[in-house]
Amino acid sequence: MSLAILSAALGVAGLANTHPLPPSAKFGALAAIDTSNDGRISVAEWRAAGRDPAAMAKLDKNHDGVLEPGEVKSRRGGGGPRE
Ligand SMILES: [Ca+2]
Repeated sequence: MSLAILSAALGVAGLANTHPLPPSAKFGALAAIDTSNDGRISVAEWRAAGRDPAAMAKLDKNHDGVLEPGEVKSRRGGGGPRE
């Protein structure tokens, strides 16, 4: 009955593919601020979360008024521990 085993394996693989992380998950602790869940944090979202716009301006490296996951993560400064 190898067919049963094959279908079971496909079922597991299918499950793994049906749960991709949402774009906002890239923000880690800030994911809840990305209420539109598009992987970008706008000024409106930032303010809605009760955050200080000045703090966002510091994180907004390219000054386009939108925070992206790369900008948020780069604040750590180099040389952090790697796994
Ligand atoms: Ca930006």
